[in-house]
Amino acid sequence: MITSRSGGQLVVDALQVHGVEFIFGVPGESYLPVLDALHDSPIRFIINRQEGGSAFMAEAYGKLTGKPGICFVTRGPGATNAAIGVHTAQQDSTAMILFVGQVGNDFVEREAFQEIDYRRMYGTMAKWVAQIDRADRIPEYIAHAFQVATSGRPGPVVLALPEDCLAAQASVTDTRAYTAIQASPSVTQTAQIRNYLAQAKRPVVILGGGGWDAEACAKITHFIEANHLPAGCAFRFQDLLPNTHPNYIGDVGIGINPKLAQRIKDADLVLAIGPRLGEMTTSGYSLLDAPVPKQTLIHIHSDALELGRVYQGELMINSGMPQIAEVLSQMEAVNSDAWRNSVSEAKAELLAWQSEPAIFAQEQAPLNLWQVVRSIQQACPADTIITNGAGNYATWAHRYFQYGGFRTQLAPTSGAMGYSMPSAIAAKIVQPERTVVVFAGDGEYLMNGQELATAVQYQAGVIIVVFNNGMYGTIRMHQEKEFPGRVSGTQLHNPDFAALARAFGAAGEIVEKTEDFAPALARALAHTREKNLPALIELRYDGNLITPGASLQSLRKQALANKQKV
Ligand SMILES: Cc1ncc(C[n+]2csc(CCOP(=O)(O)OP(=O)(O)O)c2C)c(N)n1
Ligand SMILES: [Mg+2]
Repeated sequence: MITSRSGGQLVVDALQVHGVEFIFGVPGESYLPVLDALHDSPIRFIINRQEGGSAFMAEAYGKLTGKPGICFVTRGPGATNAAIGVHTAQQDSTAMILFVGQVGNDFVEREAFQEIDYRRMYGTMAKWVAQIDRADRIPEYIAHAFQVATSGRPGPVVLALPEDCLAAQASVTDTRAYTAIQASPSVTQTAQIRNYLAQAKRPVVILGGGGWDAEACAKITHFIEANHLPAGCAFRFQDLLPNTHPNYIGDVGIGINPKLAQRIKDADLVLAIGPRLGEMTTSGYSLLDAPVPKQTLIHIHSDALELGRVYQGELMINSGMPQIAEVLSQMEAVNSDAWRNSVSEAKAELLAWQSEPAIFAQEQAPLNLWQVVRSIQQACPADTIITNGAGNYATWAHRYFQYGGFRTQLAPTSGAMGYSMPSAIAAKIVQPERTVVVFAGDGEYLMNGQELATAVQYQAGVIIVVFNNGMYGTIRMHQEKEFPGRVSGTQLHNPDFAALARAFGAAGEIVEKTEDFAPALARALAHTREKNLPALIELRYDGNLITPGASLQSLRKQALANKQKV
């Protein structure tokens, strides 16, 4: 006989069926029966201080593990706060399920307290949005949610849970655990890849997108090595190849190495394995002409609808990443004599691009940010996870840090500020044995800096490096380029970040000189390892140092000169 269970119990039991170990969220009275069922469940409910933090943590969990990140928020205000994480899961192709409390069916469509129609709100942002109105269908809806979030191109699903449905009793059996469904390349398509590759003279590989795992990365690395291919990684998917690998030639994202951009433009074959060929990865659709590139394009993506969306490749293949990696790793290598030397050439261009920029000496800067990155690289293990959000400070990580391999990078391709802290905390909670370092801007940090309380509560010993330049630097940079000298809306008056960290129960230090950073980092590492508590290092430096290649002053001068010419 099937025993009767409450809707809340059915939700939690379904999550257990699908292997959920962690939930991230902020509680609400709208889903009390779920909270009650969690009381006796082995699932860990990580509670946060703002739903934006919860949604980012769930998204980061999805990125890190490949399993859907689970987020629970209350109706109305909770759901609106969580939207940033859903958007990031969409743009980053990350499996995630957001559960939202909902007004009971007895009040629905009256604009009752905190009522929102989630189907309309999340309609274009999520892969599927549904509301479960009958308790006896909860297991079915949740199984469907896991299928949708993980199959094809991974992405976010939103399920609304009306109060009366959670309180109701139903006698229903559990489903089976979900099975993610992915397409595989056909034998003909595999042969075609080989043919195009065999005819190429200047091929370039671009890896990217969601749906990878460590094994798929290892197999694709084997394919790249066997065919001596130069390989870049798409914007913020920079960890699909260890950056020290001889065939890794750089990140194909914002602030791309101009030599790498030229190499991609001059390539006769671009083999894009997994990435959306989006605005950031194509330098505003300029590396490849849209819709018909000059290069022969082989585009492999987990979503059939993404293929041909912008670019009409010669060969467009719908495949999951493990599936294509398996096939390519088995493929007989082609004769690579024509391009073999290009790998070391491209690598040399990358190393030159990563060498110390002259700006610190030119500006006589007391704090050398390039040295800061080097110190982090030297002091931290190879599997260290680096997180960041949006901002110019992220350049120091993307351009100069050697990411150690699969899932050593957690960064939003959505370009969302506020991602660095929650993603790091989620990573440290889920994989406590790994070192996690946050790169945060002074603007970016305070968008979710409140989650430092979560880090302390759950003893997530992350190291936080705040790049304090006293401004929303990215926007100021664009301002100086387009409206030189007219600083507007970009200045920040900051708190003492180190003192603020200490108030939360973390360690906090301020560093203003290059030589002080490595010892401060050593203290932070010891603190996080011995106490399992976070440690923050605030870097105070002159905001004029806006990029490795240009100061704000020089940008302003150049823009004014250009205006005079016109
Ligand atoms: C949530 C969000 N709001 C606004 C923006 C627009 N934006 C992009 S970068 C940036 C400034 C970031 O400032 P900071 O974190 O201090 O880094 P900096 O550029 O100064 O290094 C802003 C406002 C964004 N990307 N995301
Ligand atoms: Mg800043």
